[in-house]
Amino acid sequence: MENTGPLIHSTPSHASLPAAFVLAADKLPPASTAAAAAVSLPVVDLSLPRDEARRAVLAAGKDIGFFQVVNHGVPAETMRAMEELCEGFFRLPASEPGKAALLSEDKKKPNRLFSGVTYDTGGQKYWRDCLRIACPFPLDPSMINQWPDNPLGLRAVIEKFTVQTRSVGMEILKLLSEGTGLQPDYFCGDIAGGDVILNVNHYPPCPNPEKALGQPPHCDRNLITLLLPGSVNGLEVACNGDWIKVNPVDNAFVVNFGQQLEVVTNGLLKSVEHRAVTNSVKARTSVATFIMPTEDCVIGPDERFVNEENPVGYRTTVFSDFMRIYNVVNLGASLNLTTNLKDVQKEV
Ligand SMILES: O=C(O)CCC(=O)C(=O)O
Repeated sequence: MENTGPLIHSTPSHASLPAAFVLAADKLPPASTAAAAAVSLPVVDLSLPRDEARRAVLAAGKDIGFFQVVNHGVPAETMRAMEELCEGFFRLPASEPGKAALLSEDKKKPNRLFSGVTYDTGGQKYWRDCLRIACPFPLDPSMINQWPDNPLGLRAVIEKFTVQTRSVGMEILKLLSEGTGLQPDYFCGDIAGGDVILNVNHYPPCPNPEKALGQPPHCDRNLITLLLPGSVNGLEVACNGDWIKVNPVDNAFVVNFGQQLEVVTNGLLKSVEHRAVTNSVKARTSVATFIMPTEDCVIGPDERFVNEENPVGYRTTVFSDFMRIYNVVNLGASLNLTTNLKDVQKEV
């Protein structure tokens, strides 16, 4: 068996899958059925007249819970530069000083490089390395200076990309608030006022993709996520007991709702499970941009989504408590197609 070290991508070659990555038979990525293969994510053109864009975003969000957005305003050059420089970061040797300095298992560090996932999976390993970057808003040079800048230009592109991608997220939130009858600035305060977190995910070629996953089935814990999926497929979305393989559209972001949006809307907008599969040939790099609430933001179902047919379905929590609860519940048992946010919240 080969030593993968703390990072998967810095081990020169993987002739076989190390045992810690081999999933139990009931957790293996099942082949998705023909029915699921035929389903594609809705694509929303954000340059449509506002009324139409508002309807399309809401319909797409209620449909599968994942959709792609095009004509969103982030220039294609920024998206390509972000992809290329992030791929370049993962091509650097692990000994490169900026990269070596980021290597850490300490979840409290805002910027770090690590392998696996951020919540407890009981020792099960996943075939992913991740560069996590915290971007507090408004951006502050003292924080920016802590981000990696090798390859040269990486720091500047992270800044540009994050500002622009956050604006798209805020615009989608505005369309959703208008579409669901909330005031247009409903999401402009603390609920979207925390750090923007970037997960630069890197999935090296995997010697046995049938026996491993890049990321386990999970729902995002934040408010809304925009994914730059990269040019290699790998994202799969839970739908009707099956998995849809996402085929990214050119220059699109893949958008999904975090659990805080599900809570606020009392289940109208669902946070949907997704996972990352790997392949044996090509490395894949994706960038997830998470718009987060502030740590002390109190989040519960808004009264406008509560009525006789739809009583309160979620508890109200301080966001930092929610994150703590999520980190300690036994996710091993619930990380499957039936993960249910209400059950997770009850396990405190
Ligand atoms: O890489 C992907 O396609 C999925 C990313 C993701 O789910 C995450 O970073 O939480």
